[in-house]
Amino acid sequence: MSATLRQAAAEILRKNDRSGYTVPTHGLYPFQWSWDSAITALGWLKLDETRAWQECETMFRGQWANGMLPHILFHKNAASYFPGPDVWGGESHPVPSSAISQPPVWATAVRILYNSAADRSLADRVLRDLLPKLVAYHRWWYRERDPEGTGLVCSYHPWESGMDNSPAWDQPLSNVPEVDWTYHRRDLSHVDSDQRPKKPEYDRYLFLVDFYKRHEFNSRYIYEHCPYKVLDIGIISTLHRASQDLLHLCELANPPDDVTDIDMYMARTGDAIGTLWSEQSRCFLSHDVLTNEPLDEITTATVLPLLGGLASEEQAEAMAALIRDWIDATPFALSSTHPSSPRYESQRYWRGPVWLHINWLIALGLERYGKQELAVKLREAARDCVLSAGLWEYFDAESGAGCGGDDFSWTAAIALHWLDA
Ligand code: 9WN
Repeated sequence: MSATLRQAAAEILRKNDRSGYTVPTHGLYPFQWSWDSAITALGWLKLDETRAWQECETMFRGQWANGMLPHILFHKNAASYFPGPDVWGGESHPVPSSAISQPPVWATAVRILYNSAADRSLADRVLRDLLPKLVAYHRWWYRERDPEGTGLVCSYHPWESGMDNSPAWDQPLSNVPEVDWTYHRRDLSHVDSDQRPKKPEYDRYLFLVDFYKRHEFNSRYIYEHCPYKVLDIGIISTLHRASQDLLHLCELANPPDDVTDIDMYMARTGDAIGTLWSEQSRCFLSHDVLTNEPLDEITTATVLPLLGGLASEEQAEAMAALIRDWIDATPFALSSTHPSSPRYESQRYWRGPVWLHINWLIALGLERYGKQELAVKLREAARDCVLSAGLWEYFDAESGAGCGGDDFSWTAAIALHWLDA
């Protein structure tokens, strides 16, 4: 990566820094988002180690008493985003927040920070403080989102997947009623509507937000009655990987208590994951809990079990073959939805565009299974996106043009952490 690009990435993080947390991009996303923040911390690590740790500390200040880590922390008011804290109803928490989480990549990021930190005493101090919070967060997922102990946690909102309008969610979302009140979307004043979700999706996203609030965030009630319940293979995989990273961190530092329950939860996931494998698609599919049907769409989430080491050697071979064909079918890195899907749209958000942090997670998974060459191929292809377009939120899968928000924090962080390797 050129010095100019490195410098541009560093400038983006500084520009998006709000003293203690980083916004994904100015205007479109004026708050702290959970998985953005974890990935952004890896970028900060290259510039300012103290600042990298601060990103984590600020995020965990917003953790709920039950262990949930919200997907958005509304540290300050900002009119440029909708829905804000009033709509979510999460104003009573230490930091006003949303009421759902996001792919739990935190322990994975913290392990990387901890291993690479030069200031060992700072790293030890922060890890001591973070460890019980991370353990509580993982327990929350297993306890609240898999109360029957099936081994597979479930998601209550497409926003929770971080892959909001993925075609995989079309069918389960179609069973959610639409809100009956009017609202004003702010995203469309920042980004072209061809690159964002459509109104029927937003109507249902907001119905769900309202549903949690109306039922006072009662987890038992929501588990039993939420009209959207999905076994999201992306969340299941990132959680499983992060639990391994968490247990590793617990071996290095004193864990808060006996963490063998995490081992037990992980063993259950290992036993159950085979039910999500699709021989025909050569990958794992998410499932709709309410209809008990697989969600038959090949998206970048469907190969993420590689990251968690959840695939057998044969399954990993099959996914590597799928990834090889996939990358040959698109000129840049892996498109969020496979181009053979009738629902694929090269520039509409999670229905086709290339997202660099997902390509990085998949590359980590490929490395884990010894597919080094393919991992390098993904990195080269991802680098081509930023070299041709700059540091955007996502990239048109066919033209490579930058889409969504410009000067984007996680893209800058991935450039510093991965592409600059
Ligand atoms: C809703 C911040 C977030 C990312 C998500 C991405 C998008 C929000 C939105 O932006 O979601 O959470 O309003 O579109 O889909 O992955 O964390 O960058």
